[in-house]
Amino acid sequence: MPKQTIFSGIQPTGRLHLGNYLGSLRHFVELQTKHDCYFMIADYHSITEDYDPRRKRAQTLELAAEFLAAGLDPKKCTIFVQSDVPEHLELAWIFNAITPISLLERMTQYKDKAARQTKNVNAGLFDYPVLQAADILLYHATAVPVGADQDQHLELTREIVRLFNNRFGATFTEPKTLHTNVPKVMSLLAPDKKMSKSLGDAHCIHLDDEPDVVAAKISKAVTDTGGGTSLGARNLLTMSEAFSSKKTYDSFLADSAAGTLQYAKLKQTLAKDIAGYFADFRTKKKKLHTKRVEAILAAGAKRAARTATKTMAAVRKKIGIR
Ligand code: LTN
Repeated sequence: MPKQTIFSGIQPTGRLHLGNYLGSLRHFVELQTKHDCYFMIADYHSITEDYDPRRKRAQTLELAAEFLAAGLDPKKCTIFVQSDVPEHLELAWIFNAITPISLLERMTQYKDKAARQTKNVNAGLFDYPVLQAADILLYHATAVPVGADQDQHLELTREIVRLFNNRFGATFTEPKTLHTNVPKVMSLLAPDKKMSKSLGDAHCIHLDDEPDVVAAKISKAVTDTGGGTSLGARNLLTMSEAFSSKKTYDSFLADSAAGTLQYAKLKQTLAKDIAGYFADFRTKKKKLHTKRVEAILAAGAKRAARTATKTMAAVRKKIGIR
């Protein structure tokens, strides 16, 4: 793949889990070595869902610390907080003026969230994908690494590019969605559902869970019966493939095929392997002082703003405001 401008974001809503790591963060760490990358903490997106204002800033700083502990390097990529660059909101407003409501009404994530959050179906929830388009296009990103759940939002972003360019002249280019083969990690306790923090702590393994916590959670993971092919067992094997040595994974896979898989042994080994895989992450996260994280974010915001202000100056002219 030729050099791209990569943009992606994650909402600051709590500690990251294995699904976030395999789906996003792991790829970010690889992409930063070959491309021009922006990784954003989407705090303005996150206020559209019920939240505690006393905790938001801490969640933002914690997500930044987790980015850094996982190996994102501020020398190789731009890590910043959305609210530090107000141009995101400005461009979102301009996009609002060209985005048909009928397109937003089709968004399945909006419909899901509105159904979940019936007492707080706010306009921001509805407008969420327009802000996401602004995030991406402010930096003229060419590729956006996201999970399949974001496909519809990326398609809308491309539609906004076409609408804007048709109305005001060639300005933006359509970004492509970057899907890397992502093993889908399921909940430990409900392996028919994706691992998600909304299910609760016991369903997820967090990247900074201590070894005893990882072991306790995995020991409670449901496997039910079925000789190693149940959803729960398959999920443990998926995790083993990602976090154990190839030799270990291959032997569990062979046991599973032969119908001789011992869940207790798989669980013990897997817990040890996951805790070992993230040992360095835990150490780095603990060592990161808030002051240092804040300094990195300030530098990231400055760098992001340089591009964002340029884009906005051009956009204001194009739309006839200046
Ligand atoms: N909606 C995304 C987070 C997000 C994002 C973005 C991803 C906000 N802005 C721009 C890619 C590009 C999510 O919740 N996964």
